[in-house]
Amino acid sequence: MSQTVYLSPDEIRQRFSRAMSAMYQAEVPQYATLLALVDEVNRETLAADPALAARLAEQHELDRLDVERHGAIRVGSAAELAMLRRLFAVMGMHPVGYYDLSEAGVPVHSTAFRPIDDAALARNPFRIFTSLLRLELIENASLRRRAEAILASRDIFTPGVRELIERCEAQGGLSEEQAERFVAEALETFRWHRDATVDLDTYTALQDEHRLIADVVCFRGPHINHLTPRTLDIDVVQRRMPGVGMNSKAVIEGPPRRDCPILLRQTSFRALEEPIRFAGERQGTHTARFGEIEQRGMALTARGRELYDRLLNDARRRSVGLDNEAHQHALAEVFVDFPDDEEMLRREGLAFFDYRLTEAGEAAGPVDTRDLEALIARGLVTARPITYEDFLPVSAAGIFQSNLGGGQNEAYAGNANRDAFEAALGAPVTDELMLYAERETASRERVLAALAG
Ligand code: OOG
Ligand code: NI
Repeated sequence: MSQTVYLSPDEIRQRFSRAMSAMYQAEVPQYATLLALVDEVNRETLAADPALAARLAEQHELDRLDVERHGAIRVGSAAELAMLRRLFAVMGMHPVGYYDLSEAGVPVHSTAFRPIDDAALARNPFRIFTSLLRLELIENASLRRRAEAILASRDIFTPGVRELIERCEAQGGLSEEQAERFVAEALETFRWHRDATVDLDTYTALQDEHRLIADVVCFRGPHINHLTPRTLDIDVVQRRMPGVGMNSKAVIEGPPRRDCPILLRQTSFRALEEPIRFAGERQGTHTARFGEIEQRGMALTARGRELYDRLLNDARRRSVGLDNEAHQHALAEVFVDFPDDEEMLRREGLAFFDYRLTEAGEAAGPVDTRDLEALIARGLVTARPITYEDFLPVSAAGIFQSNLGGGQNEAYAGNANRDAFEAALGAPVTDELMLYAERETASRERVLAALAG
């Protein structure tokens, strides 16, 4: 009797992210231009910095530099979010982190579906930043009911993908043939539709309430609204975007450029205005889809994150209305208070590290200390920063805002409601800080156990 071999969730995620990238490049040609620009800058950066090239080669990063790191979608109901959780689980992507964006005037809360363990992240780190519309924040009761009714009448999943998700849950995986079908069927959920499901008047009414509401409610599905490759030099890409015809977002989000990069820096080209056919044969346009790039640094501890949030707030107060260059300058000035040296970051408990034995450490016999800094000083242990795999609410809000056009939206009084989000999701979200802490602790214990003899 032969046993069916199932594909690993990592392999399915790899195929899915590739298929999604191909679809998005075909749908949004400017995204293909962005990929070409990123590739050009990555090549130049590697050529100019052989040490960086060597380090990336050693970490097996070079051959996957061009794989997308994340994308984003927005959905309208608890049922949609809960089904997405099951869909992403097939690909080894699980909800990590809770982000409240209502404070920034965006009526959504979000999580990131992403791989969790090291091996899965190394194989393919693809994540989907997923936002749930908070209709309860719409004050106009009749408009809210109308939006709810429109959402209730759509199904964003194909019958085929529903069946394959159930199959996967029941049998514990998908065969080669089933996985191929799953990728094709799942992709349908994220496709762009030139035809709105509503007439232009309904669209306009929802748009007037908040542009994001129209985006979520008026279409057959949650079109992927951007994909995000990794750049090795975000400042250079930002500068060159206008030269290749891109309307770049005003500022790079996140921390300033540093010797020891922290968290996440992001920028994008602004969403394009695209033609839409509304019910009743009227033509109009809709603005939703853009392209983004990211550059990741080390994950910060709760303490490091507190310092980051405080400094970022200071800098933002100073840099209202500034262009990117001036904004980066203001950031850099304020962030002199954030240590920019690995040893200091470690000693002050500001960032997470992964500890490993050096060759000397492997060869050493039992040692007389459990003091990691002493072991590092003796050359028996090395510490490598753990990469930040998650998102930043202030940055995410900045990206939302830059694509919504118009002025700033006022904050909603609704504020964070993680319980409601988890109830809609049908599962708790994993705490991201806990994941980094666990990883650091496990690496420390492994090293100390090995050196205890
Ligand atoms: C998501 C915006 C946030 C990020 O990388 O922080 C985001 C959206 O516009 O739906 O993509
Ligand atoms: Ni993004």
